[in-house]
Amino acid sequence: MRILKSSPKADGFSMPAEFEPHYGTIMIWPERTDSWQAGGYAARRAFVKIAKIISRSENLTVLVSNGQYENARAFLPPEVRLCECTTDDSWARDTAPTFVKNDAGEIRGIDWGFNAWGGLEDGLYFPWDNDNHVARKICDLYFKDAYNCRDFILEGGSIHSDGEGTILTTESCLLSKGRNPHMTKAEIESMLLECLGAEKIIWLPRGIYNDETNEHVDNVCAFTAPGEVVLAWTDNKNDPQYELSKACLDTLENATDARGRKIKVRLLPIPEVPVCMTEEECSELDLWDGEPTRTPGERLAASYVNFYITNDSVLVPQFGDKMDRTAIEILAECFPTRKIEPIAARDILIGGGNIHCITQQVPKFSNL
Ligand code: KQY
Repeated sequence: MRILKSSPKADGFSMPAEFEPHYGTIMIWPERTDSWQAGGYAARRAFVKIAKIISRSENLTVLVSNGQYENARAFLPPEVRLCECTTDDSWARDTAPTFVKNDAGEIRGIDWGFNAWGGLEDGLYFPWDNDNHVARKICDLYFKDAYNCRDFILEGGSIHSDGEGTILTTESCLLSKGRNPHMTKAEIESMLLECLGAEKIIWLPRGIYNDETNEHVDNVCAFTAPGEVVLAWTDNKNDPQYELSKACLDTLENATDARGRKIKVRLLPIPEVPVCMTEEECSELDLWDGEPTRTPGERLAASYVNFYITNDSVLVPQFGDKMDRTAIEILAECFPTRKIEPIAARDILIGGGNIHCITQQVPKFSNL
Protein backbone atom coordinates (compact mmCIF):
# COMPACT_ATOMS: atom_id res chain seq x y z
CA MET A 1 0.00 0.00 0.00
CA ARG A 2 1.38 3.41 -1.00
CA ILE A 3 0.81 6.70 0.82
CA LEU A 4 0.14 9.24 -1.94
CA LYS A 5 0.93 12.92 -1.80
CA SER A 6 -0.68 13.85 -5.14
CA SER A 7 -4.38 14.74 -5.37
CA PRO A 8 -7.26 12.48 -6.43
CA LYS A 9 -8.44 15.03 -9.00
CA ALA A 10 -4.99 15.32 -10.58
CA ASP A 11 -4.83 11.51 -10.75
CA GLY A 12 -8.30 11.19 -12.34
CA PHE A 13 -10.15 9.94 -9.22
CA SER A 14 -13.48 11.19 -7.84
CA MET A 15 -15.99 10.21 -5.17
CA PRO A 16 -18.85 8.00 -6.41
CA ALA A 17 -22.38 8.44 -5.06
CA GLU A 18 -23.52 6.10 -2.31
CA PHE A 19 -26.28 4.77 -4.58
CA GLU A 20 -23.69 3.48 -7.11
CA PRO A 21 -22.66 -0.23 -6.80
CA HIS A 22 -20.72 -1.18 -3.67
CA TYR A 23 -18.01 -3.77 -3.21
CA GLY A 24 -18.84 -3.65 0.46
CA THR A 25 -19.32 -1.75 3.69
CA ILE A 26 -17.20 -1.11 6.80
CA MET A 27 -18.59 -0.93 10.34
CA ILE A 28 -16.96 -0.84 13.80
CA TRP A 29 -18.25 -2.90 16.74
CA PRO A 30 -19.60 -0.60 19.52
CA GLU A 31 -17.84 -0.85 22.84
CA ARG A 32 -17.38 2.49 24.69
CA THR A 33 -19.73 2.59 27.62
CA ASP A 34 -19.82 6.41 27.75
CA SER A 35 -21.15 6.47 24.16
CA TRP A 36 -23.36 3.37 24.17
CA GLN A 37 -25.80 2.84 27.01
CA ALA A 38 -26.28 -0.38 28.96
CA GLY A 39 -22.66 -1.42 28.49
CA GLY A 40 -23.01 -1.32 24.71
CA TYR A 41 -25.47 -4.23 24.56
CA ALA A 42 -28.42 -2.21 23.24
CA ALA A 43 -26.41 -0.67 20.40
CA ARG A 44 -24.84 -4.03 19.55
CA ARG A 45 -28.28 -5.52 18.92
CA ALA A 46 -29.04 -2.73 16.44
CA PHE A 47 -25.61 -3.04 14.79
CA VAL A 48 -26.14 -6.79 14.33
CA LYS A 49 -29.54 -6.24 12.64
CA ILE A 50 -27.92 -3.74 10.29
CA ALA A 51 -24.96 -6.04 9.61
CA LYS A 52 -27.30 -8.90 8.66
CA ILE A 53 -29.12 -6.77 6.10
CA ILE A 54 -25.95 -5.27 4.60
CA SER A 55 -24.17 -8.61 4.29
CA ARG A 56 -27.07 -9.96 2.24
CA SER A 57 -25.92 -7.96 -0.80
CA GLU A 58 -22.31 -6.89 -0.14
CA ASN A 59 -19.06 -7.76 1.64
CA LEU A 60 -19.22 -6.42 5.18
CA THR A 61 -16.08 -5.92 7.27
CA VAL A 62 -16.48 -5.10 10.97
CA LEU A 63 -13.52 -3.75 12.93
CA VAL A 64 -13.42 -4.97 16.52
CA SER A 65 -11.12 -4.77 19.55
CA ASN A 66 -9.24 -7.79 20.85
CA GLY A 67 -11.50 -7.83 23.92
CA GLN A 68 -14.75 -7.90 21.94
CA TYR A 69 -13.70 -10.26 19.15
CA GLU A 70 -15.38 -13.38 20.57
CA ASN A 71 -18.64 -11.56 21.27
CA ALA A 72 -18.77 -9.96 17.86
CA ARG A 73 -18.00 -13.29 16.18
CA ALA A 74 -20.80 -14.98 18.09
CA PHE A 75 -23.42 -12.36 17.19
CA LEU A 76 -22.51 -11.49 13.61
CA PRO A 77 -23.32 -13.76 10.64
CA PRO A 78 -20.43 -15.96 9.43
CA GLU A 79 -20.22 -14.15 6.09
CA VAL A 80 -19.16 -10.94 7.88
CA ARG A 81 -15.37 -10.47 8.00
CA LEU A 82 -14.12 -9.42 11.43
CA CYS A 83 -10.83 -7.61 11.69
CA GLU A 84 -9.09 -6.67 14.93
CA CYS A 85 -8.33 -2.96 14.97
CA THR A 86 -7.80 -0.45 17.77
CA THR A 87 -10.31 2.42 17.55
CA ASP A 88 -11.65 5.06 19.94
CA ASP A 89 -15.31 4.51 18.97
CA SER A 90 -17.57 3.16 16.25
CA TRP A 91 -18.23 5.92 13.72
CA ALA A 92 -17.02 4.26 10.52
CA ARG A 93 -18.53 7.03 8.38
CA ASP A 94 -16.15 9.49 9.98
CA THR A 95 -13.00 7.46 10.60
CA ALA A 96 -12.90 5.01 7.67
CA PRO A 97 -11.47 6.34 4.38
CA THR A 98 -13.58 8.12 1.78
CA PHE A 99 -13.00 6.04 -1.35
CA VAL A 100 -12.50 7.64 -4.76
CA LYS A 101 -12.61 5.87 -8.12
CA ASN A 102 -11.19 6.43 -11.64
CA ASP A 103 -12.55 5.58 -15.10
CA ALA A 104 -10.71 2.23 -15.06
CA GLY A 105 -12.70 1.27 -11.96
CA GLU A 106 -9.72 1.43 -9.58
CA ILE A 107 -10.30 2.81 -6.10
CA ARG A 108 -8.07 4.60 -3.58
CA GLY A 109 -8.79 5.83 -0.06
CA ILE A 110 -8.58 9.34 1.36
CA ASP A 111 -7.02 9.48 4.82
CA TRP A 112 -8.48 12.71 6.26
CA GLY A 113 -7.34 14.14 9.58
CA PHE A 114 -9.74 13.19 12.39
CA ASN A 115 -9.99 15.13 15.68
CA ALA A 116 -13.24 13.80 17.21
CA TRP A 117 -15.45 16.49 15.64
CA GLY A 118 -13.61 19.57 16.83
CA GLY A 119 -10.46 18.63 18.75
CA LEU A 120 -9.78 20.64 21.90
CA GLU A 121 -12.18 23.37 20.71
CA ASP A 122 -15.45 21.41 20.86
CA GLY A 123 -14.52 17.78 20.16
CA LEU A 124 -16.53 14.96 21.70
CA TYR A 125 -13.80 12.81 23.22
CA PHE A 126 -10.08 12.77 23.91
CA PRO A 127 -7.81 11.18 22.86
CA TRP A 128 -8.76 10.37 19.27
CA ASP A 129 -5.44 9.20 17.87
CA ASN A 130 -6.59 5.59 17.38
CA ASP A 131 -9.51 6.82 15.28
CA ASN A 132 -7.17 9.09 13.34
CA HIS A 133 -5.17 6.03 12.27
CA VAL A 134 -8.12 3.88 11.17
CA ALA A 135 -8.45 5.08 7.56
CA ARG A 136 -4.90 4.18 6.60
CA LYS A 137 -5.20 0.75 8.25
CA ILE A 138 -8.36 0.05 6.28
CA CYS A 139 -6.62 0.99 3.01
CA ASP A 140 -3.92 -1.48 3.96
CA LEU A 141 -6.51 -4.17 4.67
CA TYR A 142 -8.10 -3.67 1.25
CA PHE A 143 -4.75 -3.38 -0.62
CA LYS A 144 -5.68 0.15 -1.67
CA ASP A 145 -3.39 3.19 -1.86
CA ALA A 146 -4.18 6.07 0.50
CA TYR A 147 -4.04 9.82 -0.14
CA ASN A 148 -2.39 11.55 2.79
CA CYS A 149 -4.86 14.33 3.68
CA ARG A 150 -4.24 14.18 7.42
CA ASP A 151 -3.47 17.90 7.55
CA PHE A 152 -7.08 18.60 6.62
CA ILE A 153 -9.69 17.75 9.27
CA LEU A 154 -12.81 16.21 7.78
CA GLU A 155 -15.29 13.47 8.64
CA GLY A 156 -17.10 11.41 6.00
CA GLY A 157 -20.47 12.40 7.51
CA SER A 158 -19.87 16.01 6.51
CA ILE A 159 -19.94 15.33 2.74
CA HIS A 160 -22.27 13.70 0.22
CA SER A 161 -21.46 13.21 -3.47
CA ASP A 162 -23.89 12.84 -6.38
CA GLY A 163 -21.17 10.95 -8.31
CA GLU A 164 -21.44 13.53 -11.10
CA GLY A 165 -19.26 16.31 -9.73
CA THR A 166 -21.46 17.82 -7.01
CA ILE A 167 -20.72 17.73 -3.28
CA LEU A 168 -23.14 18.70 -0.53
CA THR A 169 -21.80 19.98 2.78
CA THR A 170 -22.76 22.34 5.63
CA GLU A 171 -21.13 25.65 6.56
CA SER A 172 -21.79 25.12 10.27
CA CYS A 173 -19.56 22.03 10.21
CA LEU A 174 -16.86 22.68 7.61
CA LEU A 175 -16.29 26.26 8.76
CA SER A 176 -16.34 25.40 12.47
CA LYS A 177 -13.47 26.61 14.68
CA GLY A 178 -12.45 23.12 15.74
CA ARG A 179 -11.57 21.79 12.28
CA ASN A 180 -9.53 23.93 9.88
CA PRO A 181 -9.61 27.44 11.42
CA HIS A 182 -6.51 28.53 9.52
CA MET A 183 -8.29 28.08 6.16
CA THR A 184 -10.76 30.40 4.44
CA LYS A 185 -14.02 29.11 2.97
CA ALA A 186 -12.50 29.43 -0.53
CA GLU A 187 -9.47 27.36 0.53
CA ILE A 188 -11.67 24.69 2.10
CA GLU A 189 -13.79 24.59 -1.04
CA SER A 190 -10.79 24.12 -3.32
CA MET A 191 -9.43 21.39 -1.00
CA LEU A 192 -12.76 19.53 -1.26
CA LEU A 193 -12.90 19.87 -5.05
CA GLU A 194 -9.32 18.62 -5.40
CA CYS A 195 -9.70 15.68 -2.99
CA LEU A 196 -13.13 14.56 -4.16
CA GLY A 197 -12.50 15.15 -7.86
CA ALA A 198 -15.57 17.40 -7.95
CA GLU A 199 -16.60 20.60 -9.77
CA LYS A 200 -19.16 22.14 -7.47
CA ILE A 201 -19.83 22.42 -3.73
CA ILE A 202 -23.33 23.20 -2.54
CA TRP A 203 -22.94 24.81 0.89
CA LEU A 204 -26.01 24.31 3.05
CA PRO A 205 -25.95 26.77 5.93
CA ARG A 206 -27.09 24.48 8.74
CA GLY A 207 -27.94 20.91 9.75
CA ILE A 208 -30.06 19.23 12.43
CA TYR A 209 -30.76 21.06 15.69
CA ASN A 210 -28.51 19.86 18.52
CA ASP A 211 -26.37 17.71 16.23
CA GLU A 212 -23.12 17.46 18.16
CA THR A 213 -21.01 17.07 15.00
CA ASN A 214 -21.54 20.79 14.26
CA GLU A 215 -24.37 19.62 11.99
CA HIS A 216 -23.09 17.04 9.55
CA VAL A 217 -24.82 17.11 6.19
CA ASP A 218 -25.60 13.38 6.36
CA ASN A 219 -28.23 14.07 9.01
CA VAL A 220 -30.02 16.86 7.15
CA CYS A 221 -29.77 16.32 3.39
CA ALA A 222 -28.81 13.45 1.07
CA PHE A 223 -28.72 12.74 -2.65
CA THR A 224 -31.20 10.09 -3.72
CA ALA A 225 -30.22 10.39 -7.42
CA PRO A 226 -28.17 12.91 -9.42
CA GLY A 227 -30.07 16.21 -9.20
CA GLU A 228 -32.40 14.92 -6.42
CA VAL A 229 -32.18 15.25 -2.65
CA VAL A 230 -34.21 14.66 0.49
CA LEU A 231 -34.14 17.42 3.11
CA ALA A 232 -35.10 17.00 6.78
CA TRP A 233 -38.16 19.15 7.37
CA THR A 234 -40.76 20.36 9.82
CA ASP A 235 -43.77 22.60 9.18
CA ASN A 236 -43.79 23.57 12.86
CA LYS A 237 -42.44 27.12 12.97
CA ASN A 238 -42.05 26.86 16.75
CA ASP A 239 -39.60 24.00 16.40
CA PRO A 240 -35.95 25.18 16.41
CA GLN A 241 -35.40 22.90 13.39
CA TYR A 242 -37.71 25.02 11.24
CA GLU A 243 -35.29 27.93 10.70
CA LEU A 244 -32.39 25.55 10.02
CA SER A 245 -34.28 23.49 7.42
CA LYS A 246 -35.80 26.62 5.85
CA ALA A 247 -32.32 28.12 5.36
CA CYS A 248 -31.21 24.90 3.63
CA LEU A 249 -34.32 24.84 1.43
CA ASP A 250 -33.69 28.44 0.33
CA THR A 251 -30.15 27.47 -0.68
CA LEU A 252 -31.24 24.36 -2.55
CA GLU A 253 -34.03 26.16 -4.40
CA ASN A 254 -31.51 28.67 -5.71
CA ALA A 255 -28.79 26.15 -6.53
CA THR A 256 -27.78 24.26 -9.63
CA ASP A 257 -25.49 21.24 -9.57
CA ALA A 258 -22.21 20.62 -11.42
CA ARG A 259 -24.14 19.68 -14.56
CA GLY A 260 -26.26 22.83 -14.40
CA ARG A 261 -29.44 21.03 -13.22
CA LYS A 262 -31.91 22.56 -10.76
CA ILE A 263 -32.13 20.39 -7.64
CA LYS A 264 -35.37 18.46 -7.02
CA VAL A 265 -36.01 18.62 -3.26
CA ARG A 266 -38.24 16.13 -1.43
CA LEU A 267 -39.07 17.13 2.14
CA LEU A 268 -38.56 14.31 4.64
CA PRO A 269 -40.26 15.06 7.98
CA ILE A 270 -38.35 14.91 11.25
CA PRO A 271 -40.10 12.95 14.04
CA GLU A 272 -43.25 14.78 15.19
CA VAL A 273 -42.33 14.29 18.86
CA PRO A 274 -38.74 15.33 19.64
CA VAL A 275 -36.62 12.34 20.68
CA CYS A 276 -35.16 13.14 24.12
CA MET A 277 -32.99 11.24 26.61
CA THR A 278 -34.80 9.58 29.51
CA GLU A 279 -33.52 9.40 33.10
CA GLU A 280 -33.10 5.66 32.73
CA GLU A 281 -31.06 5.93 29.53
CA CYS A 282 -28.79 8.52 31.14
CA SER A 283 -28.29 6.26 34.15
CA GLU A 284 -27.03 3.50 31.84
CA LEU A 285 -24.26 5.64 30.32
CA ASP A 286 -20.84 5.75 31.95
CA LEU A 287 -19.31 9.12 32.77
CA TRP A 288 -16.51 10.56 30.64
CA ASP A 289 -13.75 12.32 32.54
CA GLY A 290 -16.09 12.49 35.54
CA GLU A 291 -18.93 14.14 33.61
CA PRO A 292 -22.18 12.69 32.24
CA THR A 293 -22.19 12.46 28.44
CA ARG A 294 -25.98 13.01 28.20
CA THR A 295 -28.57 14.67 30.43
CA PRO A 296 -32.24 13.73 31.01
CA GLY A 297 -34.51 15.62 28.60
CA GLU A 298 -31.68 16.39 26.17
CA ARG A 299 -33.02 16.50 22.61
CA LEU A 300 -31.22 14.11 20.28
CA ALA A 301 -30.56 14.89 16.61
CA ALA A 302 -33.13 12.41 15.27
CA SER A 303 -33.48 12.46 11.49
CA TYR A 304 -34.68 9.98 8.89
CA VAL A 305 -32.10 11.43 6.47
CA ASN A 306 -29.42 9.37 8.22
CA PHE A 307 -30.36 6.30 6.15
CA TYR A 308 -27.82 4.00 4.45
CA ILE A 309 -28.07 2.74 0.88
CA THR A 310 -26.80 -0.82 0.17
CA ASN A 311 -26.75 -2.71 -3.12
CA ASP A 312 -30.25 -4.05 -2.55
CA SER A 313 -31.79 -1.99 0.27
CA VAL A 314 -32.13 1.29 2.13
CA LEU A 315 -31.83 1.04 5.91
CA VAL A 316 -34.01 3.74 7.46
CA PRO A 317 -33.87 4.84 11.12
CA GLN A 318 -37.13 4.54 13.05
CA PHE A 319 -37.93 6.30 16.33
CA GLY A 320 -41.37 4.96 17.32
CA ASP A 321 -42.93 8.16 15.93
CA LYS A 322 -45.95 8.82 13.75
CA MET A 323 -43.58 10.05 11.02
CA ASP A 324 -41.71 6.70 10.82
CA ARG A 325 -44.24 5.46 8.25
CA THR A 326 -44.18 8.68 6.22
CA ALA A 327 -40.39 8.56 5.99
CA ILE A 328 -40.55 4.96 4.76
CA GLU A 329 -43.11 5.90 2.10
CA ILE A 330 -41.10 8.86 0.82
CA LEU A 331 -37.86 6.87 0.66
CA ALA A 332 -39.65 3.97 -1.08
CA GLU A 333 -40.63 6.45 -3.79
CA CYS A 334 -37.00 7.66 -4.05
CA PHE A 335 -35.53 4.14 -4.28
CA PRO A 336 -38.06 2.02 -6.20
CA THR A 337 -35.58 -0.81 -6.96
CA ARG A 338 -34.37 -1.28 -3.37
CA LYS A 339 -36.01 -2.92 -0.37
CA ILE A 340 -36.76 -0.38 2.37
CA GLU A 341 -35.61 -1.77 5.73
CA PRO A 342 -36.96 0.02 8.82
CA ILE A 343 -34.50 -0.18 11.74
CA ALA A 344 -35.36 0.77 15.35
CA ALA A 345 -32.57 3.28 15.82
CA ARG A 346 -32.97 4.92 19.22
CA ASP A 347 -30.12 2.88 20.69
CA ILE A 348 -27.78 4.15 17.96
CA LEU A 349 -29.04 7.72 18.18
CA ILE A 350 -28.12 7.86 21.88
CA GLY A 351 -24.49 7.49 20.77
CA GLY A 352 -24.82 10.73 18.80
CA GLY A 353 -25.39 9.54 15.24
CA ASN A 354 -27.39 7.04 13.25
CA ILE A 355 -27.21 4.32 10.60
CA HIS A 356 -25.31 6.40 8.05
CA CYS A 357 -22.78 7.48 10.69
CA ILE A 358 -21.86 3.88 11.59
CA THR A 359 -21.36 2.68 8.00
CA GLN A 360 -18.92 3.55 5.19
CA GLN A 361 -19.27 2.22 1.67
CA VAL A 362 -16.45 0.73 -0.38
CA PRO A 363 -17.33 1.28 -4.06
CA LYS A 364 -17.20 -1.66 -6.48
CA PHE A 365 -13.65 -1.78 -7.90
CA SER A 366 -11.50 -3.46 -10.52
CA ASN A 367 -8.03 -3.23 -8.91
CA LEU A 368 -7.77 -6.40 -6.81
O1 KQY B 1 -21.17 11.05 12.65
C1 KQY B 1 -21.69 11.13 13.74
N1 KQY B 1 -22.91 11.54 13.82
C2 KQY B 1 -20.90 10.78 14.91
C3 KQY B 1 -21.29 11.40 16.15
C4 KQY B 1 -20.33 11.06 17.24
C5 KQY B 1 -20.84 11.30 18.56
C6 KQY B 1 -19.91 10.90 19.63
N2 KQY B 1 -20.62 10.79 20.85
